[in-house]
Amino acid sequence: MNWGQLATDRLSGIAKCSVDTVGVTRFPFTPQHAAALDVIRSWMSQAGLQMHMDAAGTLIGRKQGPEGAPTFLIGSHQDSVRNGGRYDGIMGVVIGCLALEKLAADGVELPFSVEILAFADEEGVRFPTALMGPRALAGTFDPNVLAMTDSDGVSLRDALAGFGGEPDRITSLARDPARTLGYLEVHIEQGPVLEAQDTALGLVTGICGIERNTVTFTGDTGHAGTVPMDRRRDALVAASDFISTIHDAAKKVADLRATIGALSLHPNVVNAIPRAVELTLEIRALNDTVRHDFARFARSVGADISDSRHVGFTLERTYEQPAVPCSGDLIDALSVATEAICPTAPRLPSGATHDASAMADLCPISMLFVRCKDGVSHKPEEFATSDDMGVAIQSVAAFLRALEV
Ligand code: HGY
Ligand code: MN
Ligand code: MN
Repeated sequence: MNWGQLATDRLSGIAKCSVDTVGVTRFPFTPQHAAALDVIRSWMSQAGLQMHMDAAGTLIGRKQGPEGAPTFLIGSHQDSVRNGGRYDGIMGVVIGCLALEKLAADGVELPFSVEILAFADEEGVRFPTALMGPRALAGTFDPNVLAMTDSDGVSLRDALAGFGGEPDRITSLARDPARTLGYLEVHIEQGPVLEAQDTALGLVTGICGIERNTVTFTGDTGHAGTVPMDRRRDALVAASDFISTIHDAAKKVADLRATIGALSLHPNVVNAIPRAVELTLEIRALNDTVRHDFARFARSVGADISDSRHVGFTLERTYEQPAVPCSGDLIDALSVATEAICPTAPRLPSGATHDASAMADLCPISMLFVRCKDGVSHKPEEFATSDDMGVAIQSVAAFLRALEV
């Protein structure tokens, strides 16, 4: 069986569960999500899994092991960014299903149960929160996020309930750590390291911490033709000072990323001076202290610009995930499992965050990266080869066979 080609074919099929055809746009609790779950159910059925969707909208496929045996979890997210790639997230679901299919085809019975998890929302694009599924299993879910709304004013609570979830039962989903062996997430690398090292797989050592901040600059608007330049309090000029200062400072901090990914302007018309700007400042780092220090620096930069440009400035953190290490034991087990199939697999950190970030509060976590063409992700050109996914499937099957209860 060409397991890698099967992965490619399945990912091509599910990529059609998208709002449009420019890459993949599949947000949680939408018709595209529902269509994707139908496709994933067919994968899980092929692997002989018992299926159900939990109260948080996670589709779970279970391969029952011996009575009373603990469970090993494998999963990733079904959602995408807007016009994203066809591998980010969903690759981890299809490779988990195919690894179990391969073990069944090889007649292997594992001494523990395995669950494949297709989480609803990791990207946090539709709602200003994310990781509801893994946080529910880890017992760290904050019900207050259910009141958050999308750009149409639909609350997460209503979207989830309308999708068949049960918002008020999410907190009952917490798993028993003593009955959970660990978690593995297979994910396209989304970076250039494996391609540069000409190797198919990478063993992830840890996942960066992340925070998202809303920043505002408030000046005054006025007629673009009549207000003299020296009498303006132009919010966009202040914001541009902030953006370039932050970018240049971040380049000097190792293992830190600062990104201003979204910006809105008011009144945003060609012949009026910008009165207000709202932008997002996302900061990531493998070390949480480095990240917090940079956030403090950003606040001081904004305050200085507020003084020099005579505008108002606010910075409010709206989201945070701490940095998490992967389990040394699981990394070693993955290293042994990949040794025969991909002996050059390096150990490397993840600059992207993942469902595994939240699963770390439940159990030991591990991640397996798959080579990413040109290191690009979150865009339609995202690509992984069938061969590399085939190597990943074999590695996961070997990893599960060798895992001890
Ligand atoms: O933003 C991230 O790192 C992830 O792709 N959601
Ligand atoms: Mn992503
Ligand atoms: Mn992802």
